[in-house]
Amino acid sequence: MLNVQVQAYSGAGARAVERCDLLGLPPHSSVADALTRTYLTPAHKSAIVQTSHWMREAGMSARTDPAGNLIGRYEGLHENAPALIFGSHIDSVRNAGHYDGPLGIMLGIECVAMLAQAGQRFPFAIEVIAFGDEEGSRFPTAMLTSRAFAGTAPVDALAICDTDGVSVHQALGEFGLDPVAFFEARRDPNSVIAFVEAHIEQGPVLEAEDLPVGMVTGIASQLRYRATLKGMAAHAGTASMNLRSDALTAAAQCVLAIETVGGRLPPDLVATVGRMVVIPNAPNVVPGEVRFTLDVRAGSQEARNRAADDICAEIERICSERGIESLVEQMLDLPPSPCDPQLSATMLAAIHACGVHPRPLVSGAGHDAMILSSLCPTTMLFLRCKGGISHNPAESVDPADVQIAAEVLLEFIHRFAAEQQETNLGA
Ligand code: HGY
Ligand code: MN
Ligand code: MN
Repeated sequence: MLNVQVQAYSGAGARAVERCDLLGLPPHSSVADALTRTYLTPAHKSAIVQTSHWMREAGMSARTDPAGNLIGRYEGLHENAPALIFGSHIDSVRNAGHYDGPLGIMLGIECVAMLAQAGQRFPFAIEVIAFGDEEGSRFPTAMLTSRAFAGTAPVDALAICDTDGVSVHQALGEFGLDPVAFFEARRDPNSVIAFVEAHIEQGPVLEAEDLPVGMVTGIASQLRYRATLKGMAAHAGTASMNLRSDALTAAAQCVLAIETVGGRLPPDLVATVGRMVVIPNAPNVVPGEVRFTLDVRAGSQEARNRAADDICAEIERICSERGIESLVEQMLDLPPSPCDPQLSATMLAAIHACGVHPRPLVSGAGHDAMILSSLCPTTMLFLRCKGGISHNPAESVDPADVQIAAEVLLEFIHRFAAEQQETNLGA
């Protein structure tokens, strides 16, 4: 039954965008005038209930795994067939755009809906997964639930606490999941064939080259740290400038030093301080303590590590000169993740077959695909986004590009099925 060619019906792209926009609003967001949806919150729960409804409507069964990942399944030609998995993350950064994550989930649902409508099934099942925590917006780590799925979650995962002191263990219980079962989300590698993630590029390349989609060759490596600087809180009116142990001016000097190191070669090296907490954060108190995050990335692990080492040394030098106590803790280490060459060739051929110039490109942003690559071969399809803007409510995609992406993914499925059949015949 592999020869039935299924065309993406014309509404697929527009519906995928509409659904992402719907998920951008309360109750699927925890704030009224923007999108913030973090792991194991009521907004997360509401979004997976709505998405599970769309999965069932498309012809899938839907379940939530012990880590809070939503898993839709479209059965193959025989029971318990291993799965070709589509998906991305359903959590968001704070004040997010609507498409970073959910678009890959909605495109997977559209593909299954079209296959189901055509009554087409394969020797493999197709699954669509909404990973619960990719951004790390709530807990001080990231990719927690795709790591649970891949069996690489940290052993102390349940003890990690958010800024309110709520542990993953407690949050799982409040979400209605059994915290003790969290690690049972680990997927049997024999039940998975490959992972396909469609995602907005979050960069300028496809727009600059006027291309709707591109194929990802690999994902940059990423380090995340938590820095704590301790000085001494003092009265803003009486503490003379030369006698202060001001944690915030020390942090400010560190942030500028981080910017300098991040600006060095290679060009894909980046370093960011995205979150800073000033304690006690009062206008008439010299800040006694400052905590900030540090995110360092580069295509090569060596360049990333060299920059991170230099940054940590700079933080230590600046703080010791200022008499400030500093602690820099590594919270996440994601090595570079190449996509599978065979799947990449199939994705490029699918793009070409859909009339689009096949454009390979590297991802500076991290994705669940970099975690899944320890479990199975992966490939990614990038979609053009306006101005390359992301992690910003101005994030925007053209439904016509999303329609093309749906057609490419369907073409990919057919080519993948034919290749699987050849491999099995050849076996
Ligand atoms: O940070 C990233 O690259 C992704 O958006 N989590
Ligand atoms: Mn993303
Ligand atoms: Mn993101």
